[in-house]
Amino acid sequence: DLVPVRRALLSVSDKTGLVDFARALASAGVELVSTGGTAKAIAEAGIAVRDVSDLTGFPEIMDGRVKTLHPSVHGALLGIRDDADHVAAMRAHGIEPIDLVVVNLYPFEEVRASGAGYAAIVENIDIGGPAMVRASAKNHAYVAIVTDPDDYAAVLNAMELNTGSLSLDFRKRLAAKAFARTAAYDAAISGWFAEALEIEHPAWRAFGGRLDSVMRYGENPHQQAGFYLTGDKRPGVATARQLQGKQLSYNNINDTDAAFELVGEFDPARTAAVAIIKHANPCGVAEGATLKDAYLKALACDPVSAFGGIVALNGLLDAEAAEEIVKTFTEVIIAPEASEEAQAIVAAKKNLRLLVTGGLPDPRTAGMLVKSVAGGLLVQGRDNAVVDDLDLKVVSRRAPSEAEMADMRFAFRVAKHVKSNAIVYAKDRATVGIGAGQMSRVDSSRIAARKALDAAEAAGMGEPLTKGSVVASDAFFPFADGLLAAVEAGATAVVQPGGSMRDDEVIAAADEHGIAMVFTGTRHFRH
Ligand code: 93A
Repeated sequence: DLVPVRRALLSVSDKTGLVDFARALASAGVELVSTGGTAKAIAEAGIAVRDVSDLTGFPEIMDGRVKTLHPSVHGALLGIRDDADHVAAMRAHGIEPIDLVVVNLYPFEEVRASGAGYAAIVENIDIGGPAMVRASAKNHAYVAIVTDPDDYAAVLNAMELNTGSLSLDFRKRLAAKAFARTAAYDAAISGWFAEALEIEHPAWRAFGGRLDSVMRYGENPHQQAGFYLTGDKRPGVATARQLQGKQLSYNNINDTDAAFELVGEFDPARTAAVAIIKHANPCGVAEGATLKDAYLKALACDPVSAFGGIVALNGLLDAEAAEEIVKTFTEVIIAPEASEEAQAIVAAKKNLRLLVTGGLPDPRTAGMLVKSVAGGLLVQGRDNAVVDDLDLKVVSRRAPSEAEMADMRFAFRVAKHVKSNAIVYAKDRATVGIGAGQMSRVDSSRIAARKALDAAEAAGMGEPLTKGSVVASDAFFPFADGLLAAVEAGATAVVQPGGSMRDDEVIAAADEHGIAMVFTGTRHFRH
């Protein structure tokens, strides 16, 4: 399966390493044939090279758009060397076989990225190059195709090992790489069209799933975006029925997911719960006697941020809850179900989207989360730890009261759904201050306390709502300062994973202030 390399066709836009490679091939006795610019570069180095028009008997025409698209070239690449008819055809038409093809393509990707104009981008769609690459790769039984300057040295090595020949295995590997290159090249071209036309981007398909919709834009108006369905039947934003309102945006979908996953933590047989979400973080969460009651308690936590928020409920949206919700500008309502009356109330707000899911997601189920980083995908299991299943340990001298304990469970449940560093103050099964997404835990504590003060002021209350509250932290307090900030805000009990090197210091600070403290042993980072 060794094929001797006697004639090579070189046609490259990226001329890196070209001259050295051509020189080594020539000195191995290989005849070189080449296109315009490539031939010029080789000839200028004093290496003998034939022009491809010498092979075709046809000049390059149309500014080079047609230079290698000719039967003399493609016959040389595609002919089956041990097929009598093919050999006869080659002889009849004076087609000289080519054993090695060295092609890299017009730099479409680079030209496009450089911000060049439409005409320049179109001109850099290579046609003849990919045709030669694919023809050679198809005919790898006889032809070796090199598409990457990084492979020049390996080709020379292999030829030296096999006294001027290349093996079938080597040619197959080159062919595989060649098809990968033309596939990526075409995906880049089609992606360019997709972006302009706001249609599915071919690269998105690599992430799997079935396209549900192409959005008008992504996180920002200059970003393209699509929504793919994985087929997972988990009740939520992807499987919900939209009863009214305009199309969900990228940010709406992201926030609605965060909202519904959060209320999924609250068993409707036990309690009514509502979450209000902004930028994927809750700005208010509460349990109540009814959903209306829960909504009003959630709203009270941060009524300013709730404007333009997303509201999720853990039970049937009824008329009295709907009436309250529509009083504040809201982007999306998501619930397992909605009564006819509630639907009629929501219908008065044309743009408000109402989604029903038919059920709640189970927070305990395993699942997969995917996040992309430059050049990779990070995959992990869903955080399916639930506070009720954890072995909570009282580490302080003072044991928490029953009410404190209930609020701590509530706060820790919510903290799981707040971006780290997460600090959640809660009282009477409602959040009263939430600090999210800070780089330091003590900042999250201060922000949460500050928000509670603001809410108290807005409600005309003399005292901050954190007075007599409990506080949850998604991860351990590395120092006593975060805990002291909570004490200052008026918290009486703290729930946190524990596990810091300075746990003793933190526990001592709690004891000093009569704070009840509980360790969960489980962390809820969320980034
Ligand atoms: O314009 S093309 O699509 N038409 C062709 O017939 C053709 N043949 C080779 N582009 C074509 N090429 C490309 O020209 C090669 O893929 C390579 O990127 C480039 C090399 O041109 P030159 O040797 O003139 O620098």
